[in-house]
Amino acid sequence: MAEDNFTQTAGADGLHRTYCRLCEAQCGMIAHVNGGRIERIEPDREHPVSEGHVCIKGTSFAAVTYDPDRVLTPLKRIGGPGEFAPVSWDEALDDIAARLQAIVAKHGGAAIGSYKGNPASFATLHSTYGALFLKAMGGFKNFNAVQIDTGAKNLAQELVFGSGVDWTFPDIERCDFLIMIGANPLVSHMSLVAEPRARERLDAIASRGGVVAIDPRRTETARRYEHVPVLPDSDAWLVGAMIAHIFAKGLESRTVLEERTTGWEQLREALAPLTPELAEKRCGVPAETIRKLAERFAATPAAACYGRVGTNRGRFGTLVNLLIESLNVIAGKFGVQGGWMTGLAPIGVANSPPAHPRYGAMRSRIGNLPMVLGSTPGGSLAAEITTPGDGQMHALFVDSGNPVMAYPDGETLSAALEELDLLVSIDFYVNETTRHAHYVLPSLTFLEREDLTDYWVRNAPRPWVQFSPAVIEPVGESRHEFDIYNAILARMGLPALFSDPKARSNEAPALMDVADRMLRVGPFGDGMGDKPDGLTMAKLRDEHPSGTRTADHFDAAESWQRVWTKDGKAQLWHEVTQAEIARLLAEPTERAGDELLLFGRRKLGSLNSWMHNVERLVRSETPSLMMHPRDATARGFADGQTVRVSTATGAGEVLLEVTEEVMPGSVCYPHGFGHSGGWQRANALPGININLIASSRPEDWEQVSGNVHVDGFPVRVEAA
Ligand SMILES: Nc1nc2c(c(=O)[nH]1)N[C@H]1C(S)=C(S)[C@@H](COP(=O)(O)OP(=O)(O)OC[C@H]3O[C@@H](n4cnc5c(=O)[nH]c(N)nc54)[C@H](O)[C@@H]3O)O[C@H]1N2
Ligand SMILES: Nc1nc2c(c(=O)[nH]1)N[C@H]1C(S)=C(S)[C@@H](COP(=O)(O)OP(=O)(O)OC[C@H]3O[C@@H](n4cnc5c(=O)[nH]c(N)nc54)[C@H](O)[C@@H]3O)O[C@H]1N2
Ligand code: SF4
Ligand SMILES: [Mo]
Repeated sequence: MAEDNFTQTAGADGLHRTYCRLCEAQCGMIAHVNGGRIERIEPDREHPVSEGHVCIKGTSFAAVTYDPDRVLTPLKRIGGPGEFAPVSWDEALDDIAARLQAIVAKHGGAAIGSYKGNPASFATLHSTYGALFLKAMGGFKNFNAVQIDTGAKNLAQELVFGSGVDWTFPDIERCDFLIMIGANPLVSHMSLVAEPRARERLDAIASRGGVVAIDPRRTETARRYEHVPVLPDSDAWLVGAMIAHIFAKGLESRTVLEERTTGWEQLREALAPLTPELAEKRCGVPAETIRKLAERFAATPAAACYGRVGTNRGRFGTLVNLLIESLNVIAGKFGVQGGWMTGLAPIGVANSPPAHPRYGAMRSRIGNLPMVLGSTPGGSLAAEITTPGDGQMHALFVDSGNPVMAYPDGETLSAALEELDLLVSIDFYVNETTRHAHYVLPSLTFLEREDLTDYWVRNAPRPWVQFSPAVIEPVGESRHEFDIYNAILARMGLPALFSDPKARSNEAPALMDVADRMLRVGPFGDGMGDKPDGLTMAKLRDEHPSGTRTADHFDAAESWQRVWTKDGKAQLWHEVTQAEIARLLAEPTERAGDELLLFGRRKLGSLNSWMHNVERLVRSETPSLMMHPRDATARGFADGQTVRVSTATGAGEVLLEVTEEVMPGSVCYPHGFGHSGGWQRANALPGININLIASSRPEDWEQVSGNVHVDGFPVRVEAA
């Protein structure tokens, strides 16, 4: 189609340049609109980074926008869970505001909580204004996916580099040797690295030096590159032994250690007993493989060791991540081109110290755990509601989330949600969590909303930024979350989000004006006019509708300027490191019983719990429990039979798949299935919510980060 068929007016006929907000790749897309409706979605070949890359989820997204099961008016609960009747916005908002006021008057702001799920991190400033909304009422209990996703890494970064949010990531554009632990980028499209064409980058690294996937499953990524099978929940042994071997062989980067770090000698001493032979017994990786891996890593100047969700949800998540950060520093890969680095977000002042509370500054009411990045441990949501006493939660907003599916023991959480005085959901679906709501407030899908790539592009090996106008007008009576929160605050007589406390008027600034200002004062902005070549939102919209590169690359060496420890040095020794290494080394050698270690997997056509209502994505979807033939034979199981998988928390019946894809001693099942929300197709799919059998007892979590334990927990498997 000709260039003049492009338009930026919401709902206008023609082609709309936009980008996908489902995963961190944020691929450029072109939506075809006819008669105000999106007819189809194609890749945007002119996008400066995705260059025509998309996946089936992005191009199927209009099926979500026009899903017949979508919530299009506010709903009020009229009976049991999931029984709703439509109400007007005014009726819903008036009642919500009045109830909140009563709850605050009686119990104080601590009684109100907010859970913001994964999609909130793809919407402009969503997490920020969501937290401000809570703060305006005196609340501070911000729940989210942190403690089931990144929490252990956030904490490790904070302890080593002084900031939990200056994410460290591998420079996969210029790397020659990449070790990936607990990541499957060929399916997930890379997490904590914004690079839509990751596969090409990884192929190039493989041809220059090597890509190694350390994973208990022979994943799509492991099959394409080198695979090192490892037992679930044992990576601390492996990475610890790699560091020990590097020191033993004198392969460490002495200049870096002496000039830019503290505590390396203590770390060396503490890890000395952790020989590759000892590690082999615990993690199942041959000692010789560990030595080779360490030597290849140390010997390649442009190398990085990257850990992702598979390293975050074991019993030693923080330690594994501390060791990964340390390994990169010790071998001289941090702050090096093609190595391990941090980047710059396009909004906010560049190179500014972290704004989040320091480790240990806030502790949770339940489990007395540190609130990493100020987040209340997500696993404690149910207990926060049901545990009486000071600070008990009586009202909750669930915005873009589904904790009943996302976190362990959703059954207990479902029951607890019923005890709330007020549960408000902001979502366009009734999901397994929001079916318990008193009100469901319909939100926009990303195609109905303007956005800026404000957050994840800070981790881009090829940095870019894009603004997308709304492609279509809001469907039904749906509203933007920002407007919903402001409407409630106004009814409570509280100031609007981002409003100037000194201004007399209480008018809400437009969200995009706030973001524009932050972009303009940011590292690539026009400095409010001082730097005419710099970016503004208007310039992005008018001159770069497919987005624009902000730099060739971030300067890797600058990563050292974003080390926020007091002395600016990487801190390789900390009381947490010390205690966690001691705890690891004291682990009993043998595990009792014949339990298998359960871990998860993601699927290309699936996104956590919420894309299962799209026919095209789930047509032949049957989740299975993968088990190695050795373990199946020992139990007399055959491929395709139904088995019962159980723990002390719960049990479920699942389809067995006997395959050499998984390590002996482990079993694998995807999360996000077993639906009972307001979606017809998803509810009809086979499979169970595997999180129902994971423990929500705080004593079973990783104690230093509060991360729950959903990868590598022991399960019994019996004939059904
Ligand atoms: N298609 C699709 N893409 C997605 C998502 C999705 O649901 N579907 N979700 C998005 C989200 S929210 C995120 S956070 C990212 C996550 O992105 P990734 O981290 O790449 O996600 P996974 O595919 O879950 O990869 C985790 C890997 O860890 C392995 N693993 C499990 N336990 C262990 C262990 O103890 N040790 C080791 N070494 N490995 C282990 C698993 O076998 C798995 O291969 O993906 C994003 N992209
Ligand atoms: N066992 C196990 N559990 C896991 C994982 C695992 O690998 N294994 N992965 C974990 C990870 S990494 C994550 S990130 C979490 C995800 O956990 P959550 O974020 O809590 O859950 P999601 O399944 O992503 O549900 C997102 C909800 O947001 C809604 N939504 C989508 N877009 C928007 C929007 O623009 N606005 C609003 N208001 N709503 C929207 C969807 O309809 C859906 O109901 O799950 C975690 N749970
Ligand atoms: S990889 Fe797929 S889901 Fe992720 S941003 Fe691109 S199109 Fe969207
Ligand atoms: Mo995630």
